[in-house]
Amino acid sequence: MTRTFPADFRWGSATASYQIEGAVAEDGRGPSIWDTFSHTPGKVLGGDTGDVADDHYHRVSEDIALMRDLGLQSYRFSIAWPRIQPAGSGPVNQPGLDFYSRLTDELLAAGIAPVATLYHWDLPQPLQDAGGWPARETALRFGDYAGIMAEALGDRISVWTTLNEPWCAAYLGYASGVHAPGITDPAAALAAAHHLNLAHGLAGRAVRSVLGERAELSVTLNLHVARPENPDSADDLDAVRQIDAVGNRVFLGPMLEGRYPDDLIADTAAVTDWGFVQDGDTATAQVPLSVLGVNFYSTMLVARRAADAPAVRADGHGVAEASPWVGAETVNFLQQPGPYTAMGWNIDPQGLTNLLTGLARRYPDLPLMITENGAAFDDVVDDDGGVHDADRVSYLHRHLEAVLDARDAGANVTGYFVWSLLDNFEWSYGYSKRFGITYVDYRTLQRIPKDSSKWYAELIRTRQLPALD
Ligand code: IFM
Repeated sequence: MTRTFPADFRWGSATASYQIEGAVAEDGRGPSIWDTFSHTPGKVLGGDTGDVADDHYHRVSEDIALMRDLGLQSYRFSIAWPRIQPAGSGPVNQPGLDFYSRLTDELLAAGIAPVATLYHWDLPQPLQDAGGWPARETALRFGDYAGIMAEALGDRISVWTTLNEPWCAAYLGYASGVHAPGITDPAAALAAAHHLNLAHGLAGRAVRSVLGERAELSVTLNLHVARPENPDSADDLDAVRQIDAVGNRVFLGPMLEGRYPDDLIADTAAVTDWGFVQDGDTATAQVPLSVLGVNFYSTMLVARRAADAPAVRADGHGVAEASPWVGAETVNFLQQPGPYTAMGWNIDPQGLTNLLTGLARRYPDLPLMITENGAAFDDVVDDDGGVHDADRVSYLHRHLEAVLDARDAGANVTGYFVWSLLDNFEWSYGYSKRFGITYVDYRTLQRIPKDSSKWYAELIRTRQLPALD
């Protein structure tokens, strides 16, 4: 049976500054932690860097033409803080502001609503040198930067998103160290998580103080769907609880409920006393949101590990010796059943339905938007010049069905952004993983729409999702 999306459902695609822009030393942009990290030997596969990436900085008009061909209604991009404030504080770099202002105007002229993320991991290096996210000062500076952007772009932006996936920024950046700045200090990771919560609140308040209630405000979280290996085991169910605490409720708690969960504080007591939380911080973090951004790719299978058993870490977050799962050292992450994407991530659309319906139950008044969903596969350009990515079409199709299932069950899911518009720099995997619905030839920088982009364009045009065979 063909199913139909509602007329007001928001269709888009997403990217992030460091992953596509290139031009890292142009027009006054300062270095970010990802410039430093990617230029450090051994940190990124193949020694890849974002120096050129997709050269989007110089190809904005061409990329907007691609979006127009797709019939996109919205485009989610991120703003590189070091283009705006090269030192992370102090004077504004006007050419940096002009770049995003021009991007915004060109999107609007093409009939595409700009959805802006203020932080997608490219922290100005001078702020890291002064302590990075484990330091409170970074959150305060982020609030200033958000105010600058709200003044500059104002109500030309449809949705203001404070942070993208603070889980990755905190735990991959400061606990497992597979992301910039590459630190492996569990206590620092929890301090980073807290200051990201605070930064979210300060930025949201700064945007609202400039734009008032008419600003649509959001944050994007990569929430973890953990399933127990044995649903009848109290230990495995407790492992699920623990991952939910350190992976999800560490952000949902302060941002949506104004407090940290007691079980999280207890689970991490051996790591930190949470002395970095000052009076009023969690109240600040709880800024009223217009919509919650949800990023979803796969699910996890967890079990409690016996004291003398080996650790298993098939959690899809790299093979670093240090775990990103602070305070959850006795949780094992088991290999999931397939199928898998090229990231080795399992494909489990039911997990998306479960996630959305669970959020809707817990926060019934908060609209939800899928701000990222997509898959990497080993795409090749065929002899006929096309990229026939049937696996990606199937992945997207099944996840969009999962969104409709969640909507039918009462979840107010208002939009979907495919990750990603373009193949791009996939962090520590460099250019080896292709998530785009548009293929990028990294030698010529030519863009080739994959079959998935044609499929997506047709879906946007008709709003009809045919039944899967
Ligand atoms: O490429 C990333 C993106 O930057 C954040 N969310 C997950 C994507 C795929 O790993």
